[in-house]
Amino acid sequence: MASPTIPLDFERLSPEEGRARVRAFLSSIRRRRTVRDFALDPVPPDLVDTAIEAAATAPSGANRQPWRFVVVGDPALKKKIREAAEAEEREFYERRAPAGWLADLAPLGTDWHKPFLETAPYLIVVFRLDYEPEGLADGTERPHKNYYVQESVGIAVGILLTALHTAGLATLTHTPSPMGFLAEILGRPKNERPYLLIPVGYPAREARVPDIDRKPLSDVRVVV
Ligand code: IYR
Repeated sequence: MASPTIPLDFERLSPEEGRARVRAFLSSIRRRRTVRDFALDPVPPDLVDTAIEAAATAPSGANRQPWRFVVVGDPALKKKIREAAEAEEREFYERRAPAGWLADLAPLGTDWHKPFLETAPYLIVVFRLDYEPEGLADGTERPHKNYYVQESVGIAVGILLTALHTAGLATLTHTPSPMGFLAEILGRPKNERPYLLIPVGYPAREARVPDIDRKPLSDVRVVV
């Protein structure tokens, strides 16, 4: 059955105003960098909450909103996550990673040490929900499927990173692989699968980042 409808809440901008706003957005988002050195300064938790609320406005398959954002600020939990992630990463860097992959990572200067998992004030662990248990009238449960979960959660994470940047915070998109230990340490139900681990905080004063560039418009845009 179709939902009732409401009028669209939309602000139509003149092209001039739209141009000014999108240019201002571009100059802000250009300065977003992945940060691996965090300050110990605390982060007001409402900044993270508001960014998550923004992420949760993302479009999703059949509006099923197949995501969960678990905010970890407890030092003991962060330590556990660091230990488990470093064990996986050590395997990756010392055994599992093909030489070509290590060569591609070399410019970033990453290795198996992940101190940021403890120094960042918050870790946001994003989970994807491929289905959700749905209670039936007879008291039993059945799995209710979600759709386009990869796409939906990817879009939500894009908005999350943008919102955190807008709030003046730095992030790191971290992908320990495999990530199953996150569901276990955080006691998540079995329909929640780890998607991405995002340390959040203020950058350390002496933070440095790789001198890399972005492909120009002419390389990424094709007009047909
Ligand atoms: N997950 C590892 C390796 C890694 C892989 C890619 I692709 C990166 O862009 C960065 C790191 C790690 O976090 O070190």
